Amino acid sequence: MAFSVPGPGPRTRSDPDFTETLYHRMAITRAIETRMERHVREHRFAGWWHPGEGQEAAGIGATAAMKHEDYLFYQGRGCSWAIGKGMAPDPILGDLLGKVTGATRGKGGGVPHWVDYSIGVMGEGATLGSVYPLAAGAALAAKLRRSGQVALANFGDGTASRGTFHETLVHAAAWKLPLIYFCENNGLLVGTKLGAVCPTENIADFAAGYGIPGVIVDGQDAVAVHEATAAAIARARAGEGPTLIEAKVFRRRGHYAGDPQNYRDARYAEQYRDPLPVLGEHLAPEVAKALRDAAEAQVQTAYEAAMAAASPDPSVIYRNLYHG
Ligand SMILES: Cc1ncc(C[n+]2csc(CCOP(=O)(O)OP(=O)(O)O)c2C)c(N)n1
Repeated sequence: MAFSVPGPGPRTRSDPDFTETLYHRMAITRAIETRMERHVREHRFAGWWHPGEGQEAAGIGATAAMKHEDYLFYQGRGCSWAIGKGMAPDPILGDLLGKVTGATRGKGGGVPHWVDYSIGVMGEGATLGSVYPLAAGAALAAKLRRSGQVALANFGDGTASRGTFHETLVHAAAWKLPLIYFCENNGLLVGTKLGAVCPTENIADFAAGYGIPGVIVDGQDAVAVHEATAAAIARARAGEGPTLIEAKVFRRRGHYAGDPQNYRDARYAEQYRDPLPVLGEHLAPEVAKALRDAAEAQVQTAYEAAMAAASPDPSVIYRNLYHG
């Protein structure tokens, strides 16, 4: 089952349909997080799971402002971006567990390479920094075709140091491409603190050098993220060019499942605000609970189906590869 996308916003906190939709999507994302965390503990796991627990509001809030036909290039912590854009848990879990029911028919194998072109999920930038030129290319195509689509490049704070960030943005800004740069700043790149490698505390500060807006938003608040993204998308669709959004988020778990996290600073944990109750306080408690229960049941069914599905035949390993 795919989800319908309510966008384009802005919608408000007082709109119950909207807050319930966002909450339900966050609850599905959280249920996949919890399920994967258990799976890695209980089974031999052939892949690498990069948990997104705690960061659900960023991807869910932002994608709710996008249309299906808008292009999404994501980095791959957790699965909120794919869920928010309309992917169902089944192809996500199928891919994570390396089964033929996965979005890449099991070739992703743990690392999230979910793709669904029919809803604008263009894939992960696992080689960090690859999302920028790919998203700008999609934005340039949309501009030349006058299609009204936008492209969004999602990345982490560590990936703002890649050369492609800057090389792409200088031209995208000059050409006023319908492009959104969306940074999830969790302050950590693997075990290194951002301050050790970056001169500015805010990634949004880079925007000034390219003459575009740099917007900082509370990344634990899905509605605030949605509002900031909807404004950036409206600007892009109006031909006014890119916006750099920086969502201040919190990485609740390790860089990867099993990370011993020796680098953790106790004060970091004190700052955590769980994005589910942040939004949930705008819902009746019984409604929030019913949405969480429904999400958990749906994810459990998808997990069991993925566990029961076949692994791909080794003969397909070279299929869908491009070479010169
Ligand atoms: C070009 C490249 N260099 C290094 C890596 C290994 N790597 C994977 S995730 C990561 C840290 C990324 O940090 P950030 O962009 O802040 O994202 P976060 O992990 O916090 O979500 C690194 C160094 C990679 N995948 N690609």
